Amino acid sequence: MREIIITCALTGSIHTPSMSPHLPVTADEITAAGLGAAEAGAAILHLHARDPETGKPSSEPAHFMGFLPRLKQASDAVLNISTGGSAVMSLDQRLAAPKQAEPEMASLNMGTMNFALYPMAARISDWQHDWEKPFLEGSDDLVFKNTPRDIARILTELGQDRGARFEFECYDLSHLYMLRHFADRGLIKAPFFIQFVFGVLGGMGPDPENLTHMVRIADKLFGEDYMFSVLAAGRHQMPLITMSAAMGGHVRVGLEDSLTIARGTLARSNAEQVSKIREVVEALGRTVATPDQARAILGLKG
Ligand code: KMH
Ligand code: ZN
Repeated sequence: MREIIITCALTGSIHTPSMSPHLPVTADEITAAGLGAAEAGAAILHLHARDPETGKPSSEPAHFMGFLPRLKQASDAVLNISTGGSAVMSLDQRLAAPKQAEPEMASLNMGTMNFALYPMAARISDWQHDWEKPFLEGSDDLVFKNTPRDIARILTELGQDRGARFEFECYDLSHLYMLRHFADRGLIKAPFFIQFVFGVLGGMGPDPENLTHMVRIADKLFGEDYMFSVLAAGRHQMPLITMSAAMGGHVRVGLEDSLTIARGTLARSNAEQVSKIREVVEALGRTVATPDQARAILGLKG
């Protein structure tokens, strides 16, 4: 496919304000980050909320409502609300905002797994907020729970009942087989937008061979019925998403996945990462999809 969809994940729930002054946390900051990323070429904005006072990841619908209507009104980007939230939230908490906001798109994590964040935090000693250090220290023993019943519930409550389509987050080969299982049960309809996730401790490592193998198995399981995108954590972000673009896949950037723009240099904004990958993919001969092209490619309700 010539068109390439750039997703930008603005803030996530892993990085903390101490790690970068550029991480958006308030509704104003998240709105500005989203508009900047969309202006730079992101067709999809992947969204988490934060408590504006502390920057702590939040599942409160009111925190999402601080930026969702403004993003909707001031851009035509596809709004994609995370159902992953953070690994310390219950499924009810993770579903509260997307059920209320009824977005065109939502993320869906395709398996229960370890999700260790602590190695990233070990370097920081000056914490801005009391919650940051214990949050990250506890995170070396977290279970990110996404059982088949959890997945079925998200598919039913957001997909069947509210018309959302999904960014299927696959951190491992097993997640592709889980996706096939739900396709066979008739709970999801093609085309499937599969996000291969690299470099989370608990999921597959950021080795190029893993990407070629994921594509090989996805081809076998889904044939023409799927497209893939890649996200990679930390310094693996740009190399692996460039590989995806070269292989005909789509890409995800954003400060949720990496705080840097080059080794040792913090990205000043989400838009900076979008602009960087835009240049790369255009040099590879791909055309950056507009939000409406992305809607057509993904079969969104619009
Ligand atoms: N934080 C990423 C590794 C979600 O929000 O559903 C995966 C993610 C999960 O984006
Ligand atoms: Zn996310």
